[in-house]
Amino acid sequence: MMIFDCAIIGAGPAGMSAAVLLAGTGLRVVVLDRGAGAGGQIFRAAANSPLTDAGVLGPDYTDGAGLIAEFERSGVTHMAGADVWHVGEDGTILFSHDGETRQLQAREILMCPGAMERPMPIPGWTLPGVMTAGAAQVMLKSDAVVAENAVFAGSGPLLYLIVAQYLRLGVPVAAVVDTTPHENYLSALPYGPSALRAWPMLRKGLGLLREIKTARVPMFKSATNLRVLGQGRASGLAFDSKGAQQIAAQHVFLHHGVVPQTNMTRAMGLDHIWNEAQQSWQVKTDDWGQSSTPHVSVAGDGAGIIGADAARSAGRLAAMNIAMRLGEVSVADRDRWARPDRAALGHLASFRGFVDRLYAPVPALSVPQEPDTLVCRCEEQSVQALRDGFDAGARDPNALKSLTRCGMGPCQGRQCGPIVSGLLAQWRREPIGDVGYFRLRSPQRLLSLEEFSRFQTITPEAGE
Ligand SMILES: Cc1cc2nc3c(=O)[nH]c(=O)nc-3n(C[C@H](O)[C@@H](O)[C@H](O)COP(=O)(O)OP(=O)(O)OC[C@H]3O[C@@H](n4cnc5c(N)ncnc54)[C@H](O)[C@@H]3O)c2cc1C
Repeated sequence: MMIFDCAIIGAGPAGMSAAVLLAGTGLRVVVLDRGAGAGGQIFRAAANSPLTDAGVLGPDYTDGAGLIAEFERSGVTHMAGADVWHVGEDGTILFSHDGETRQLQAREILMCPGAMERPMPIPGWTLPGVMTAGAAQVMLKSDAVVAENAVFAGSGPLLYLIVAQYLRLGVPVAAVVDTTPHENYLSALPYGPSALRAWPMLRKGLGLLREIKTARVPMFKSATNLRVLGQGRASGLAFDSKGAQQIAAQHVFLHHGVVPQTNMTRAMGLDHIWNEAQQSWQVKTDDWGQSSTPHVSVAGDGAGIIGADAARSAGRLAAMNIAMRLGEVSVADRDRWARPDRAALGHLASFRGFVDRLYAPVPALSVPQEPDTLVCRCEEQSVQALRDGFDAGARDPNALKSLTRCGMGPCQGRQCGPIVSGLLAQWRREPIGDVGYFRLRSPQRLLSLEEFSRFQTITPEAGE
């Protein structure tokens, strides 16, 4: 069977940049993404926005159309709507496409799965009317759908960006409830001077806050004790910020930063590490993105949160290394080509250190304390149910999963995984890094038997 030289999973900034570089070497490259078009999270629908004026989403968004066009012109095989659910050690990839199971094989695999929003399990977080701010942005970018008078709660640059995007569209926002604690400003302070070296990034962030202020959106700072109000559906948000507060709203959009997507890399059995500064798990790679399995590389936010600009550089660096491994370029050429991207990454890292401290997740918002708050939404397991399992002897994530079924539903632990590790760390009084995470296996999504029975192999000649 003819096989691809390299399969890239994910057509965001990291995957697209890697693909463009590899295409230039003449290698046979396939890019798989479950999305209907290339772009990833930041550039979602940037090439065919449903908005009359996509410019309101900002230049970072509209600039994405350039990279998408370059990617589409590059000649790589791009399979949109391809949802990957198994990656084998031997380079076999299985994915769902058009209601069928498809298979292909590649000598090298580059995973660029990106990030997902960190769960924010406050009381009432599973009520209808509550969703993540990122999900609200997906609806805006993909379908031009917005919700008027929503409360935005949480912290981090993405939260402020989405509020600003709403405001530029003229959509009224009920309030911004900022949970960034005072202490975070102090712990970020030492990183301020190095963040100043990346002044354009800092200016962008300050600009977003200014937009929110100028629009006179009520902004509550250092908010704690958040609870969604309502029976059966959200009717507002209660919290403490200079006293007890309540905001009435039909929609509550939560955001508590982003964490790498690790389900695929974990199901492959790649080594992972706990990133203390970012309070998240990430796959272990070298500085070319090469994982503990040499022919598998990981780049972009999926290998540790670095942001879109850095994801482009990381994707290119991984691609240079893959080209070297496949004999297309020498080690010396790889190292020479890498210099500009290495310099760019170093520059952006100084800013990242500042952002990581300033928007460090708040433990009380990551790990729920109220007994009846749901942890596993799919299997409807509450804090109390998990505590009962713990008291019955389930001391690690997998034992708790076997006993309570948490993490066994359609999302395969994507939502509850970080919360379960956090709860166990608290109950065991040990660092999360020692507690570990769910052991995951393929398939990483639910499959129908019908889909599984229809099978097609994709080769470089037959590739679409
Ligand atoms: C909801 C959300 C919204 C965001 N919006 C912004 C924003 O507006 N501005 C900003 O600066 N940053 C944003 N970010 C941060 C953002 O992720 C960027 O840092 C950047 O997009 C990272 O690039 P990437 O290539 O690593 O990953 P991504 O851009 O996330 O691309 C990953 C791609 O992999 C695909 N994928 C993942 N798993 C599979 C699978 N199993 N099978 C097939 N395809 C798969 C996804 O469909 C996606 O297209 C957002 C993050 C999230 C979670």
